[in-house]
Amino acid sequence: MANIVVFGSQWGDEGKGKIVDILAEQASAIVRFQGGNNAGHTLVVDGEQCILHLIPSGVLHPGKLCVIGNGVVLDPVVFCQEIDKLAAKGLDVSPARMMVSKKTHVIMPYHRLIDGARETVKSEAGKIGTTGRGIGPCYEDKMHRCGIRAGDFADPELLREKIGLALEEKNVLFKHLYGLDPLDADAVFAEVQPFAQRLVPYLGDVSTAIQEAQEDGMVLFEGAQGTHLDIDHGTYPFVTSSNTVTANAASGSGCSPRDLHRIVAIVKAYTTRVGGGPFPTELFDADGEYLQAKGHEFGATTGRKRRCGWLDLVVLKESVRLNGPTELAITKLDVLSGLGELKLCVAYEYRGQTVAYPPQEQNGMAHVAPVYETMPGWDEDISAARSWDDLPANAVSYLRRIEAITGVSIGMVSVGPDRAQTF
Ligand code: 2SA
Ligand code: GDP
Ligand code: MG
Repeated sequence: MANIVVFGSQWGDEGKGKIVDILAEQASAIVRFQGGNNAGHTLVVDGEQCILHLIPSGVLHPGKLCVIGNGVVLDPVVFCQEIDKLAAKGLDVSPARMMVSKKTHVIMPYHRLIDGARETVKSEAGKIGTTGRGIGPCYEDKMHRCGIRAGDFADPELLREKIGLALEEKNVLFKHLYGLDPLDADAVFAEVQPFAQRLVPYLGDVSTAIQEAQEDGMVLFEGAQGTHLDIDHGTYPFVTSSNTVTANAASGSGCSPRDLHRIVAIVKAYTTRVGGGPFPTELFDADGEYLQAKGHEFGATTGRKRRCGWLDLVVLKESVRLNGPTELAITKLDVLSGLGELKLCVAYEYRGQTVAYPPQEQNGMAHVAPVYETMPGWDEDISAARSWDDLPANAVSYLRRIEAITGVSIGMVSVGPDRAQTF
């Protein structure tokens, strides 16, 4: 059966969690391959909302293996809190159906402190607006080759030694750059150890598990954040610290690129962004407020208000060339009802030229002017639509225009947060 990769094509919060939950029905395993608990993936089933930060969005389907790959950064405290919450709902969160790669890097208390301290000392314009979860500093340690990995939790002596080594450097930063008290290695070890011990039974060989899951059916790879937050291809430096593009589904989980078959781009019918950084189609008027209020655009992790704007097809076309989607899943189409006219950004004006793709130099995106096409909107409430035939003609035209410009067909449409509001 064809494996599926789901990815965010914009700046995150496109509705990946909802679509993963739906596709998970046919999967044998669901795999997170990058990011950490900066993610907030919202699932709504029969009116009941569940927000996941770390555990894959297939967890509501009994019997499916939920996997955290090596490309994720895992906060052990959040992992334990999340499994406790899910267990309280009556879900099986035992190691029988949940696995963490031994190679997954773990977020330590000092990573969260550094994340917060760095943002505090930056100027307003320079602030990235991170989620404060310690994501960047944890990935830095991975690349610096001094990170602590989940597999180290099985060896308390090694864990204590690595914490001591890491703190030799971090404490210099705390003292001389951030005006913070140094941390004591024994105290950090004592703080982390109970969570580390709970994690040990979940440790496994994720590569082999994915290989075996493919023999039983389909493996579903769940991207987090979005393409334009990618550390290489996003609006650097206003990005997250992982590769969010689909190629990382292979390296972030330990399978071959040949194991990635169907690639589903999640596309919000308009654009949102949370945190700092350029956003060419951002709206500062009543239409922007309408999208924010009607779409309930608040961060699912931090509760921050999301910035809103028109659908940016330049951003989307770049996502198509970077990720190779076989289909698009359009979400939140219902939010556009009642807007009168809709705008689609089809190109940018940049330094006196019309360009079809985002400029690649730093700050280029901050200096583009969107070129819009205007389309008529619709007033009907479409949240009960369950087929293309139930949509007003103008909604169909809007979707067909997206297909025409991106060259990719729409495979799914979502018209409300509930699992059932999809066709
Ligand atoms: P970080 O914490 O280092 O990854 O932040 C770096 C940038 O990445 C953005 N980012 C996100 N953008 C959208 N959604 C995310 N998840 C949450 C959600 C966000 C929230 O589902 O709403 O609750 O605020 C997410 N995670 C990271 C972040 O805003 C920075 O711009
Ligand atoms: P993710 O990070 O991509 O999984 O997205 P989030 O969960 O952060 O944000 C998407 C939000 O939109 C959540 O509150 C979802 O419940 C909601 N949502 C998803 N699809 C739809 C839809 O088609 N219509 C509406 N109105 N809300 C949706
Ligand atoms: Mg989200």
